[in-house]
Amino acid sequence: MQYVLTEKQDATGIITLDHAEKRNALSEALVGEIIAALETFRTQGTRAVILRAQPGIKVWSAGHDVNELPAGGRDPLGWNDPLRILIRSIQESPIPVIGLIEGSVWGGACEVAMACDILVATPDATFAITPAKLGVPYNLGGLMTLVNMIPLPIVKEMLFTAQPLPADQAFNLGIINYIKAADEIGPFVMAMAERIGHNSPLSISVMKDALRLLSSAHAVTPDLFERIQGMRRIVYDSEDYQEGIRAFREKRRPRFPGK
Ligand code: LCV
Repeated sequence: MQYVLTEKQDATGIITLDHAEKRNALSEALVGEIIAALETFRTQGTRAVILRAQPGIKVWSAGHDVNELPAGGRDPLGWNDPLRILIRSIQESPIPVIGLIEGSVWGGACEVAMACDILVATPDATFAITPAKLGVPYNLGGLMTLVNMIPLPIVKEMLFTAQPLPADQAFNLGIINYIKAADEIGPFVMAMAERIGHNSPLSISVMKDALRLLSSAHAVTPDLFERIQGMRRIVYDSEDYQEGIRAFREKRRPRFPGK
């Protein structure tokens, strides 16, 4: 493991994002290590998993590795994109995943956090959903994850402004379960994981999957799906998309032509 640390404390597994020099960007390699750790913990009969970054980190994760986004002409968030595979791995894991959030969370990493079953954050935590900043058309499943966790007007504000949502507002909206000080959050989350571990893993895993199926049960006709995919293609084939990626690489504010 090069980009994450794993640790097992009794029936609790801990996955720590550990690629600070790239702000824990969700590269294919880092994502692969998280998924492998989730699978290992499942085979070991772990009862709860904590997904966190290093204590005191300023950036929990900077989101999708922008350097791994396609140059254009291809869906940047297709079914087999590492971020999409990670989201499904968390949501489909039979083990409850508790997100322990410190620092700022960006882009697809916000969805990773929202895919966790329970969120506990420090007061300095912020959540910024940024596809509009890059000219990326977020994908249908990703929007579903967000809409299931965040009230629609707030989702629209976060998507359209790409501005960070502070932890206190996220807590008031019920997006995160608790806000805990940096020196309390570790023991608090561990105690919660242990409480989960004392309950029936079979009952919990079935209820977790039932809730996932119920929350994603929306009738999307083939026509509606193809219409949305067609609209998304216009975006990822656009000059906006090219400009978003270029501006990131040139470390400057993008100037979107809107076409
Ligand atoms: C690759 C990075 C990244 C990064 N990828 O440190 O949601 S969607 O649809 O938008 C989806 C496609 C998605 O998730 O896109 C990514 C969205 N993320 C962002 O827009 C955040 C981009 N990053 C930043 O704004 C800054 O890096 C933050 C504010 C997170 C941290 O700023 P700070 O000044 O502390 P640097 O910007 O200097 O970054 C340190 C190193 O990490 C790389 C960045 O290129 C730099 O590498 P070098 O030292 O080689 O220059 N890095 C940061 N984010 N998402 N690489």
